[in-house]
Amino acid sequence: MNLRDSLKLYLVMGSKDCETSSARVLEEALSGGVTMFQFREKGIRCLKGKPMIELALELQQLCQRHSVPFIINDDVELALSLNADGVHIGQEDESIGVVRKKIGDKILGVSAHNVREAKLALESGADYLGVGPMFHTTTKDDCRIVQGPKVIESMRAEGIRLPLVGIGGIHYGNVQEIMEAGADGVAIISAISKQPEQTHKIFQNVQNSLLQSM
Ligand code: TZP
Ligand code: MG
Repeated sequence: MNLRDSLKLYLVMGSKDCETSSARVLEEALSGGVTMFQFREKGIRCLKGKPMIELALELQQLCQRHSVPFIINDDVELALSLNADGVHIGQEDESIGVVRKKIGDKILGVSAHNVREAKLALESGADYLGVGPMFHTTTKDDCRIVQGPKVIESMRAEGIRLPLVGIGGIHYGNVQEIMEAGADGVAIISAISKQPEQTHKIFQNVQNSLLQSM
């Protein structure tokens, strides 16, 4: 599958986002149609050291079984040591160019909040962009102000063709808005981590939106 297709339904998750075991949640989400996964172990009392690495490995194996790319948030060294498929970094993390050099041709995702950051990420070697927050969310503590789907429209209007997903407050009911704005997919934490049994419905909405735009 090419990267654009892999980004259709991107689950981002760590142990603190789950009400039951992360592996069980991921297993159900993968069966429901998740096409890419990001291991994002963040927040108070999140796992560190050996338990964190063991969880990462377990989740990576599940992704491999479903042929779904396994991406690691922030931690370039962990991504290299596990031979993950890629890394996702924010604007406050290591510079995009430096990370690109470290990871070679692995997938590099970058969070962008506006056209300027998107252009810079593109020039510095990002493979895809995570754009947000689309809507209000309580999942990320240090979340920036809501940008809305319009920021995706303006990136497309500015000629940015890089694969792009919306993130932040996305659920079954607002997927279509994000797709209509020009996204290739949606990145979701809580709407899947808290209700993995809903994944197939969200996936169906993404597919329907893509069909309508053809
Ligand atoms: N980056 C921007 S918003 C966000 C991240 C990691 C949190 C998304 O979580 P949710 O639960 O899908 O709103
Ligand atoms: Mg980060």
